[in-house]
Amino acid sequence: MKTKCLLFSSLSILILTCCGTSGSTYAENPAAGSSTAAVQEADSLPEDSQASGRESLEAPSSGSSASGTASQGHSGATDTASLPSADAAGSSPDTAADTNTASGTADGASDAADHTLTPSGQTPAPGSNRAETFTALHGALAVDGSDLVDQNGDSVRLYGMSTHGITWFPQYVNYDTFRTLRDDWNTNCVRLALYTAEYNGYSTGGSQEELKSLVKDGIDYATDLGMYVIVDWHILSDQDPNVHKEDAIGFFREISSLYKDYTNIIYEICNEPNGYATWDSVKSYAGEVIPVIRENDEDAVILVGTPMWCQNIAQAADSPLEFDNVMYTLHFYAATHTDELRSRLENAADAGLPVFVSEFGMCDASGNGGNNFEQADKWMELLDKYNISFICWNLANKAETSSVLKSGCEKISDWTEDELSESGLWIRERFKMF
Ligand code: IDC
Repeated sequence: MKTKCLLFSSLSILILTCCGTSGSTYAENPAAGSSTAAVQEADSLPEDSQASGRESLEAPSSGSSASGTASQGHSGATDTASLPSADAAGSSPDTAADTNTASGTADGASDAADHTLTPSGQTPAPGSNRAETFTALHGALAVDGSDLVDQNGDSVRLYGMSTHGITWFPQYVNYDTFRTLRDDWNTNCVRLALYTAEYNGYSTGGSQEELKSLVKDGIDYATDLGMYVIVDWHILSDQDPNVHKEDAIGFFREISSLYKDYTNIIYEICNEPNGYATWDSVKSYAGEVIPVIRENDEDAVILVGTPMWCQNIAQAADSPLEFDNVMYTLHFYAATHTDELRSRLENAADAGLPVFVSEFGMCDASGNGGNNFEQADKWMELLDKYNISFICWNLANKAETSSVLKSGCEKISDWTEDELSESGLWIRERFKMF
Protein backbone atom coordinates (compact mmCIF):
# COMPACT_ATOMS: atom_id res chain seq x y z
CA MET A 1 0.00 0.00 0.00
CA LYS A 2 1.39 3.31 -0.85
CA THR A 3 1.96 5.76 1.93
CA LYS A 4 0.30 9.03 1.42
CA CYS A 5 0.85 12.32 3.08
CA LEU A 6 -1.95 13.89 4.96
CA LEU A 7 -2.46 17.33 3.61
CA PHE A 8 -3.63 19.58 6.31
CA SER A 9 -5.62 22.69 6.43
CA SER A 10 -3.29 25.07 4.73
CA LEU A 11 -3.46 23.10 1.55
CA SER A 12 -7.10 22.36 1.93
CA ILE A 13 -7.72 26.04 2.32
CA LEU A 14 -6.26 26.54 -1.08
CA ILE A 15 -7.90 23.75 -2.91
CA LEU A 16 -11.32 23.54 -1.44
CA THR A 17 -14.34 25.50 -2.25
CA CYS A 18 -15.71 25.78 1.17
CA CYS A 19 -18.80 27.86 1.17
CA GLY A 20 -21.24 26.94 3.85
CA THR A 21 -24.93 26.70 3.38
CA SER A 22 -27.69 28.07 5.38
CA GLY A 23 -30.17 25.76 7.00
CA SER A 24 -32.84 27.80 5.38
CA THR A 25 -31.53 26.95 1.95
CA TYR A 26 -33.28 23.66 2.08
CA ALA A 27 -36.99 24.05 2.20
CA GLU A 28 -39.07 21.48 3.97
CA ASN A 29 -40.00 18.85 1.49
CA PRO A 30 -43.54 17.73 1.97
CA ALA A 31 -42.87 14.55 0.10
CA ALA A 32 -40.18 13.38 2.46
CA GLY A 33 -41.24 10.30 4.27
CA SER A 34 -43.92 9.42 1.82
CA SER A 35 -41.54 7.79 -0.54
CA THR A 36 -41.27 4.23 -1.59
CA ALA A 37 -38.79 3.74 1.20
CA ALA A 38 -41.77 2.79 3.24
CA VAL A 39 -42.24 -0.34 1.18
CA GLN A 40 -39.64 -2.57 2.60
CA GLU A 41 -38.97 -6.10 3.66
CA ALA A 42 -41.71 -7.36 1.43
CA ASP A 43 -40.53 -10.87 1.96
CA SER A 44 -40.56 -10.69 5.68
CA LEU A 45 -43.31 -8.51 6.94
CA PRO A 46 -46.97 -8.03 6.19
CA GLU A 47 -47.57 -4.78 4.43
CA ASP A 48 -49.37 -3.10 7.25
CA SER A 49 -46.40 -3.47 9.51
CA GLN A 50 -44.06 -1.75 7.14
CA ALA A 51 -45.26 1.77 7.52
CA SER A 52 -42.21 2.98 9.30
CA GLY A 53 -39.84 1.30 6.96
CA ARG A 54 -36.74 -0.76 7.49
CA GLU A 55 -38.30 -3.04 10.08
CA SER A 56 -37.55 -6.57 9.33
CA LEU A 57 -36.46 -9.98 10.21
CA GLU A 58 -37.66 -9.84 13.76
CA ALA A 59 -40.20 -7.87 15.65
CA PRO A 60 -38.94 -6.31 18.83
CA SER A 61 -39.23 -8.89 21.55
CA SER A 62 -42.11 -8.08 23.78
CA GLY A 63 -41.26 -6.46 27.01
CA SER A 64 -37.68 -5.98 26.09
CA SER A 65 -37.85 -2.43 24.92
CA ALA A 66 -37.12 0.29 27.30
CA SER A 67 -39.50 3.10 26.68
CA GLY A 68 -38.33 5.74 24.32
CA THR A 69 -37.77 9.30 25.15
CA ALA A 70 -40.89 11.08 26.19
CA SER A 71 -43.16 12.30 23.47
CA GLN A 72 -41.43 10.43 20.73
CA GLY A 73 -44.11 8.22 19.41
CA HIS A 74 -43.48 5.76 16.67
CA SER A 75 -44.41 8.08 13.93
CA GLY A 76 -42.47 6.50 11.16
CA ALA A 77 -40.35 8.35 8.72
CA THR A 78 -42.07 11.65 8.64
CA ASP A 79 -40.16 14.83 8.70
CA THR A 80 -42.33 17.53 9.97
CA ALA A 81 -41.38 20.06 12.56
CA SER A 82 -37.82 19.00 12.54
CA LEU A 83 -35.91 21.32 10.33
CA PRO A 84 -33.89 23.59 12.52
CA SER A 85 -34.35 27.17 11.60
CA ALA A 86 -31.44 29.26 10.50
CA ASP A 87 -31.95 31.05 13.77
CA ALA A 88 -31.57 27.87 15.67
CA ALA A 89 -28.30 27.19 14.03
CA GLY A 90 -27.19 30.70 14.44
CA SER A 91 -28.05 30.84 18.09
CA SER A 92 -25.30 28.48 19.01
CA PRO A 93 -22.23 29.95 20.55
CA ASP A 94 -20.09 31.71 18.01
CA THR A 95 -19.75 28.67 15.85
CA ALA A 96 -22.68 28.11 13.59
CA ALA A 97 -22.07 31.06 11.43
CA ASP A 98 -18.90 29.64 10.06
CA THR A 99 -20.56 26.70 8.49
CA ASN A 100 -24.12 27.67 8.10
CA THR A 101 -24.23 31.22 7.11
CA ALA A 102 -21.12 31.76 5.12
CA SER A 103 -22.37 31.76 1.76
CA GLY A 104 -22.61 30.64 -1.29
CA THR A 105 -20.30 31.94 -3.98
CA ALA A 106 -20.22 29.58 -6.86
CA ASP A 107 -16.60 28.67 -6.53
CA GLY A 108 -16.19 29.48 -2.88
CA ALA A 109 -12.65 30.66 -3.41
CA SER A 110 -13.25 33.93 -1.72
CA ASP A 111 -14.45 32.13 1.35
CA ALA A 112 -11.41 30.00 1.60
CA ALA A 113 -9.63 32.30 3.98
CA ASP A 114 -12.43 31.86 6.49
CA HIS A 115 -11.88 28.20 6.54
CA THR A 116 -9.30 28.02 9.24
CA LEU A 117 -8.24 25.24 11.51
CA THR A 118 -10.46 26.58 14.23
CA PRO A 119 -13.31 28.30 12.49
CA SER A 120 -14.78 29.41 15.77
CA GLY A 121 -11.58 31.16 16.66
CA GLN A 122 -11.25 28.94 19.70
CA THR A 123 -7.97 27.73 20.98
CA PRO A 124 -7.45 24.22 19.68
CA ALA A 125 -8.56 21.71 22.26
CA PRO A 126 -6.06 19.62 24.15
CA GLY A 127 -5.08 16.70 22.02
CA SER A 128 -5.65 18.51 18.79
CA ASN A 129 -1.95 18.55 18.13
CA ARG A 130 -1.88 16.74 14.84
CA ALA A 131 1.06 14.60 15.71
CA GLU A 132 -1.12 12.96 18.34
CA THR A 133 -4.37 12.65 16.50
CA PHE A 134 -5.92 9.33 15.67
CA THR A 135 -5.35 9.71 11.96
CA ALA A 136 -1.77 10.81 12.49
CA LEU A 137 -1.15 7.65 14.47
CA HIS A 138 -2.92 5.30 12.11
CA GLY A 139 -2.55 6.87 8.68
CA ALA A 140 -3.82 5.18 5.56
CA LEU A 141 -6.10 2.27 6.31
CA ALA A 142 -6.43 -0.94 4.38
CA VAL A 143 -8.44 -4.13 4.45
CA ASP A 144 -6.47 -7.21 5.37
CA GLY A 145 -8.61 -10.34 5.24
CA SER A 146 -11.62 -9.43 7.32
CA ASP A 147 -9.75 -6.76 9.28
CA LEU A 148 -9.42 -3.05 8.91
CA VAL A 149 -5.74 -2.30 9.50
CA ASP A 150 -3.69 0.84 9.86
CA GLN A 151 -0.51 2.03 8.19
CA ASN A 152 1.52 -0.37 10.35
CA GLY A 153 -0.68 -3.33 9.52
CA ASP A 154 -2.22 -3.30 13.00
CA SER A 155 -5.90 -3.87 13.42
CA VAL A 156 -7.83 -0.67 13.90
CA ARG A 157 -11.40 0.06 14.81
CA LEU A 158 -13.40 3.12 13.86
CA TYR A 159 -16.40 4.33 15.81
CA GLY A 160 -18.40 7.49 15.88
CA MET A 161 -21.53 9.29 14.83
CA SER A 162 -23.28 9.65 11.52
CA THR A 163 -24.80 12.98 10.73
CA HIS A 164 -28.47 12.94 9.93
CA GLY A 165 -29.02 14.00 6.30
CA ILE A 166 -26.87 17.04 5.76
CA THR A 167 -29.63 18.66 3.73
CA TRP A 168 -31.86 18.65 6.79
CA PHE A 169 -29.23 19.48 9.35
CA PRO A 170 -26.30 21.30 7.73
CA GLN A 171 -25.42 23.04 10.98
CA TYR A 172 -23.80 19.94 12.43
CA VAL A 173 -21.23 19.89 9.66
CA ASN A 174 -19.12 22.08 11.84
CA TYR A 175 -15.65 22.08 13.31
CA ASP A 176 -16.85 22.49 16.89
CA THR A 177 -19.42 19.74 16.49
CA PHE A 178 -16.76 17.30 15.35
CA ARG A 179 -14.34 18.55 17.99
CA THR A 180 -16.94 17.75 20.64
CA LEU A 181 -17.47 14.32 19.14
CA ARG A 182 -13.74 13.74 19.22
CA ASP A 183 -12.86 15.19 22.60
CA ASP A 184 -15.97 14.71 24.68
CA TRP A 185 -17.44 11.66 22.98
CA ASN A 186 -14.11 10.00 22.32
CA THR A 187 -14.88 9.14 18.71
CA ASN A 188 -12.41 8.78 15.86
CA CYS A 189 -14.67 8.84 12.82
CA VAL A 190 -17.63 10.78 11.53
CA ARG A 191 -20.00 9.87 8.71
CA LEU A 192 -21.46 12.50 6.38
CA ALA A 193 -24.85 11.33 5.14
CA LEU A 194 -25.61 12.81 1.74
CA TYR A 195 -29.10 11.68 0.76
CA THR A 196 -29.65 11.22 -2.92
CA ALA A 197 -33.43 11.06 -3.13
CA GLU A 198 -35.04 12.37 0.05
CA TYR A 199 -35.66 15.96 0.93
CA ASN A 200 -33.92 17.96 -1.75
CA GLY A 201 -31.45 15.18 -2.14
CA TYR A 202 -28.41 15.37 -4.35
CA SER A 203 -30.23 13.78 -7.28
CA THR A 204 -33.69 15.11 -6.63
CA GLY A 205 -33.50 18.85 -6.68
CA GLY A 206 -30.92 19.71 -4.04
CA SER A 207 -28.21 22.17 -4.94
CA GLN A 208 -25.37 19.87 -5.89
CA GLU A 209 -22.79 22.61 -5.52
CA GLU A 210 -23.94 23.52 -2.04
CA LEU A 211 -24.14 19.92 -0.99
CA LYS A 212 -20.65 19.21 -2.30
CA SER A 213 -19.43 22.27 -0.47
CA LEU A 214 -20.90 20.95 2.74
CA VAL A 215 -19.32 17.56 2.21
CA LYS A 216 -15.97 19.23 1.58
CA ASP A 217 -16.37 21.30 4.73
CA GLY A 218 -17.05 18.13 6.66
CA ILE A 219 -14.01 16.40 5.22
CA ASP A 220 -11.89 19.42 6.09
CA TYR A 221 -13.07 19.62 9.66
CA ALA A 222 -12.54 15.92 10.22
CA THR A 223 -9.11 16.16 8.64
CA ASP A 224 -8.13 19.10 10.79
CA LEU A 225 -9.24 17.20 13.86
CA GLY A 226 -7.42 14.02 12.94
CA MET A 227 -10.59 11.98 12.46
CA TYR A 228 -11.53 9.54 9.73
CA VAL A 229 -14.52 10.61 7.67
CA ILE A 230 -16.98 8.48 5.75
CA VAL A 231 -18.51 10.09 2.68
CA ASP A 232 -21.87 8.35 2.52
CA TRP A 233 -23.84 8.36 -0.74
CA HIS A 234 -27.10 7.85 1.08
CA ILE A 235 -29.43 6.07 -1.25
CA LEU A 236 -32.69 5.02 0.36
CA SER A 237 -36.03 5.50 -1.38
CA ASP A 238 -34.23 5.24 -4.70
CA GLN A 239 -33.62 1.64 -3.67
CA ASP A 240 -31.18 0.60 -6.39
CA PRO A 241 -27.95 2.61 -6.58
CA ASN A 242 -28.05 2.39 -10.36
CA VAL A 243 -30.98 4.82 -10.39
CA HIS A 244 -28.63 7.75 -9.79
CA LYS A 245 -25.43 6.09 -10.94
CA GLU A 246 -24.33 8.92 -13.20
CA ASP A 247 -24.59 11.40 -10.32
CA ALA A 248 -22.67 9.02 -8.09
CA ILE A 249 -19.92 8.74 -10.67
CA GLY A 250 -19.65 12.51 -11.05
CA PHE A 251 -19.72 13.07 -7.31
CA PHE A 252 -17.13 10.44 -6.42
CA ARG A 253 -14.90 11.48 -9.33
CA GLU A 254 -14.79 15.04 -8.04
CA ILE A 255 -14.38 14.25 -4.35
CA SER A 256 -11.76 11.55 -4.86
CA SER A 257 -9.83 13.80 -7.21
CA LEU A 258 -9.80 16.67 -4.71
CA TYR A 259 -8.81 14.45 -1.82
CA LYS A 260 -6.66 11.93 -3.56
CA ASP A 261 -3.73 12.53 -1.25
CA TYR A 262 -5.69 12.34 1.95
CA THR A 263 -5.55 9.18 3.99
CA ASN A 264 -8.55 9.71 6.24
CA ILE A 265 -11.42 9.42 3.76
CA ILE A 266 -13.59 6.36 3.43
CA TYR A 267 -16.02 6.19 0.55
CA GLU A 268 -19.41 4.60 1.16
CA ILE A 269 -20.80 4.25 -2.31
CA CYS A 270 -24.36 3.24 -1.51
CA ASN A 271 -26.03 3.44 1.86
CA GLU A 272 -28.79 0.84 1.73
CA PRO A 273 -29.82 -0.95 -1.42
CA ASN A 274 -33.34 -2.19 -0.81
CA GLY A 275 -36.58 -3.24 -2.44
CA TYR A 276 -35.90 -4.64 -5.88
CA ALA A 277 -32.16 -3.98 -5.75
CA THR A 278 -30.27 -7.25 -5.99
CA TRP A 279 -26.69 -8.01 -5.08
CA ASP A 280 -25.97 -8.38 -8.78
CA SER A 281 -27.19 -4.86 -9.44
CA VAL A 282 -25.13 -3.52 -6.54
CA LYS A 283 -22.10 -5.36 -7.88
CA SER A 284 -22.63 -3.92 -11.30
CA TYR A 285 -22.89 -0.41 -9.82
CA ALA A 286 -19.80 -0.96 -7.67
CA GLY A 287 -17.99 -2.21 -10.74
CA GLU A 288 -18.48 1.20 -12.32
CA VAL A 289 -18.10 3.50 -9.32
CA ILE A 290 -15.12 1.90 -7.59
CA PRO A 291 -12.83 2.28 -10.62
CA VAL A 292 -13.73 5.97 -10.77
CA ILE A 293 -12.51 6.41 -7.19
CA ARG A 294 -9.52 4.17 -7.81
CA GLU A 295 -8.42 6.28 -10.76
CA ASN A 296 -7.68 9.03 -8.27
CA ASP A 297 -7.07 7.15 -5.08
CA GLU A 298 -5.85 3.68 -5.69
CA ASP A 299 -6.18 2.36 -2.18
CA ALA A 300 -8.89 4.21 -0.27
CA VAL A 301 -11.13 2.00 1.79
CA ILE A 302 -14.54 1.72 0.13
CA LEU A 303 -17.74 0.55 1.82
CA VAL A 304 -20.42 -1.19 -0.19
CA GLY A 305 -24.03 -1.56 0.97
CA THR A 306 -25.68 -4.93 0.80
CA PRO A 307 -29.27 -5.63 -0.26
CA MET A 308 -32.28 -5.42 2.02
CA TRP A 309 -31.13 -2.34 3.89
CA CYS A 310 -27.71 -3.87 4.49
CA GLN A 311 -28.99 -7.08 5.99
CA ASN A 312 -28.32 -9.51 3.17
CA ILE A 313 -24.67 -9.65 3.89
CA ALA A 314 -24.53 -13.34 3.07
CA GLN A 315 -24.89 -12.49 -0.59
CA ALA A 316 -21.71 -10.45 -0.41
CA ALA A 317 -19.95 -13.27 1.41
CA ASP A 318 -21.03 -15.70 -1.31
CA SER A 319 -19.98 -13.44 -4.12
CA PRO A 320 -17.61 -10.67 -3.05
CA LEU A 321 -16.34 -7.93 -5.30
CA GLU A 322 -13.02 -8.31 -6.99
CA PHE A 323 -11.49 -5.15 -5.60
CA ASP A 324 -9.03 -4.67 -2.77
CA ASN A 325 -9.75 -2.54 0.26
CA VAL A 326 -13.48 -3.02 0.15
CA MET A 327 -15.70 -3.68 3.14
CA TYR A 328 -19.35 -4.66 3.16
CA THR A 329 -21.87 -2.92 5.33
CA LEU A 330 -24.37 -4.37 7.72
CA HIS A 331 -26.88 -2.07 9.42
CA PHE A 332 -28.97 -2.91 12.47
CA TYR A 333 -31.53 -1.23 14.65
CA ALA A 334 -31.50 -3.00 17.98
CA ALA A 335 -35.21 -2.81 18.76
CA THR A 336 -35.98 -4.46 15.41
CA HIS A 337 -33.02 -6.66 14.54
CA THR A 338 -31.90 -9.24 17.02
CA ASP A 339 -30.61 -12.82 16.95
CA GLU A 340 -31.26 -13.59 13.32
CA LEU A 341 -29.36 -10.63 11.96
CA ARG A 342 -26.61 -11.20 14.51
CA SER A 343 -26.26 -14.76 13.21
CA ARG A 344 -25.95 -13.42 9.71
CA LEU A 345 -23.18 -11.14 10.86
CA GLU A 346 -21.39 -13.96 12.67
CA ASN A 347 -21.63 -16.21 9.65
CA ALA A 348 -20.26 -13.55 7.35
CA ALA A 349 -17.47 -12.61 9.75
CA ASP A 350 -16.59 -16.28 10.30
CA ALA A 351 -16.44 -16.69 6.54
CA GLY A 352 -13.84 -13.93 6.49
CA LEU A 353 -15.95 -11.16 5.00
CA PRO A 354 -14.72 -7.69 5.96
CA VAL A 355 -17.75 -6.07 7.58
CA PHE A 356 -18.27 -2.49 8.61
CA VAL A 357 -21.38 -1.41 10.53
CA SER A 358 -21.69 2.01 8.99
CA GLU A 359 -25.07 2.68 10.55
CA PHE A 360 -27.01 1.37 13.52
CA GLY A 361 -29.47 2.53 16.12
CA MET A 362 -30.56 1.37 19.52
CA CYS A 363 -34.21 2.02 18.60
CA ASP A 364 -36.28 0.42 15.89
CA ALA A 365 -35.68 0.56 12.19
CA SER A 366 -37.85 3.61 11.67
CA GLY A 367 -35.31 5.58 13.64
CA ASN A 368 -38.00 6.06 16.26
CA GLY A 369 -39.93 4.02 18.83
CA GLY A 370 -38.38 2.77 22.03
CA ASN A 371 -34.73 2.01 22.48
CA ASN A 372 -33.82 -1.54 23.33
CA PHE A 373 -30.56 -1.27 25.20
CA GLU A 374 -30.54 -4.93 26.16
CA GLN A 375 -30.37 -5.85 22.48
CA ALA A 376 -27.99 -3.00 21.79
CA ASP A 377 -25.62 -4.44 24.41
CA LYS A 378 -25.76 -7.81 22.67
CA TRP A 379 -24.88 -6.13 19.42
CA MET A 380 -21.97 -4.31 21.01
CA GLU A 381 -20.62 -7.58 22.41
CA LEU A 382 -20.73 -9.10 18.98
CA LEU A 383 -19.05 -6.12 17.35
CA ASP A 384 -16.36 -6.26 20.04
CA LYS A 385 -15.84 -9.95 19.42
CA TYR A 386 -15.06 -9.34 15.75
CA ASN A 387 -13.51 -5.91 16.21
CA ILE A 388 -16.04 -4.41 13.84
CA SER A 389 -16.19 -0.67 13.30
CA PHE A 390 -19.50 0.99 14.07
CA ILE A 391 -21.21 4.29 13.39
CA CYS A 392 -24.35 5.40 15.20
CA TRP A 393 -27.37 7.06 13.59
CA ASN A 394 -27.88 10.06 14.08
CA LEU A 395 -26.38 13.36 15.08
CA ALA A 396 -29.28 15.79 15.15
CA ASN A 397 -31.90 17.25 17.41
CA LYS A 398 -34.84 15.82 15.53
CA ALA A 399 -37.72 14.65 17.69
CA GLU A 400 -37.07 11.00 16.99
CA THR A 401 -35.50 8.40 19.23
CA SER A 402 -32.38 7.87 17.15
CA SER A 403 -31.35 11.53 17.34
CA VAL A 404 -28.72 11.88 20.01
CA LEU A 405 -29.63 15.44 20.97
CA LYS A 406 -32.82 16.43 22.68
CA SER A 407 -35.20 18.13 20.30
CA GLY A 408 -35.08 21.33 22.30
CA CYS A 409 -31.31 21.52 22.14
CA GLU A 410 -30.10 23.99 19.59
CA LYS A 411 -26.45 23.97 20.49
CA ILE A 412 -24.22 22.47 17.87
CA SER A 413 -21.34 21.55 20.16
CA ASP A 414 -20.23 21.17 23.76
CA TRP A 415 -23.48 19.61 24.87
CA THR A 416 -24.11 18.91 28.51
CA GLU A 417 -25.60 15.58 29.51
CA ASP A 418 -28.93 17.32 30.02
CA GLU A 419 -28.96 18.17 26.36
CA LEU A 420 -28.53 14.60 25.17
CA SER A 421 -31.40 12.26 24.39
CA GLU A 422 -31.60 8.82 25.94
CA SER A 423 -29.83 7.53 22.81
CA GLY A 424 -27.16 10.18 23.08
CA LEU A 425 -26.41 9.41 26.71
CA TRP A 426 -26.13 5.71 26.00
CA ILE A 427 -23.92 5.87 22.94
CA ARG A 428 -21.64 8.53 24.37
CA GLU A 429 -21.01 6.28 27.37
CA ARG A 430 -20.31 3.42 25.01
CA PHE A 431 -17.78 5.44 23.02
CA LYS A 432 -16.10 6.57 26.20
CA MET A 433 -15.39 2.94 27.14
CA PHE A 434 -12.66 2.87 24.54
C1 IDC B 1 -34.32 8.17 8.70
C2 IDC B 1 -34.27 9.38 9.61
C3 IDC B 1 -35.57 10.10 9.55
C4 IDC B 1 -35.86 10.44 8.09
C5 IDC B 1 -35.84 9.19 7.23
C6 IDC B 1 -36.01 9.51 5.76
O1 IDC B 1 -33.98 8.94 10.94
O2 IDC B 1 -35.52 11.27 10.33
O3 IDC B 1 -37.15 11.00 8.01
O4 IDC B 1 -34.60 8.53 7.38
O5 IDC B 1 -36.50 8.40 5.10
C7 IDC B 1 -32.00 3.76 7.74
C8 IDC B 1 -31.56 4.81 6.81
C9 IDC B 1 -31.70 6.18 7.42
C10 IDC B 1 -32.96 6.28 8.24
C11 IDC B 1 -32.84 5.33 9.41
C12 IDC B 1 -34.05 5.37 10.36
O6 IDC B 1 -30.25 4.60 6.34
O7 IDC B 1 -31.71 7.10 6.37
O8 IDC B 1 -33.06 7.59 8.73
N1 IDC B 1 -32.64 3.98 8.90
O9 IDC B 1 -35.21 5.02 9.66
N2 IDC B 1 -31.88 2.46 7.57
C13 IDC B 1 -32.45 1.84 8.59
C14 IDC B 1 -32.96 2.80 9.46
